[in-house]
Amino acid sequence: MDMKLIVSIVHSDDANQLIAALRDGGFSSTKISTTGGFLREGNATILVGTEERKVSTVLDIIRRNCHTRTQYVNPLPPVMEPGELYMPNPVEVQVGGAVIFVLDVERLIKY
Ligand code: 2BA
Repeated sequence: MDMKLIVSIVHSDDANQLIAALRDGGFSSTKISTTGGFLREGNATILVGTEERKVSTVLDIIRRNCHTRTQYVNPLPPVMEPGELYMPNPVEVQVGGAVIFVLDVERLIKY
């Protein structure tokens, strides 16, 4: 039986709802609290190990439970001369719903 590991990076606010929906669908999951390298804000990484034939069901559950959001980021200020005034101009960034990696699993062992 071919196994896959689905690594899904989602918004922290969607994580608990997603885990509940996965559980209702009969899927085990693990939530890791992570931080995005660009926004440097907390997000959540959800791991789901499952049979290859069930991957599309998991992707469907993730798609239905994770929502795209717009966030604003202040770019790094430029190097300033004394007395100069910097007015930050926030940049719009689309985040998520989910960034998903599907990996081959060589073996699943439970002791
Ligand atoms: P962050 O790294 O905090 O990125 C948040 C959002 O900022 C990204 O949303 C993207 O829209 C934007 N962004 C990221 N890097 C950028 C850059 N160099 N220039 C301009 N905009 C940039 P998503 O693409 O939906 O990613 C959401 C989160 O998923 C990321 O949070 C990161 O934690 C993870 N992620 C995304 N792509 C990844 C990858 N290839 N490898 C590992 N983690 C990834």
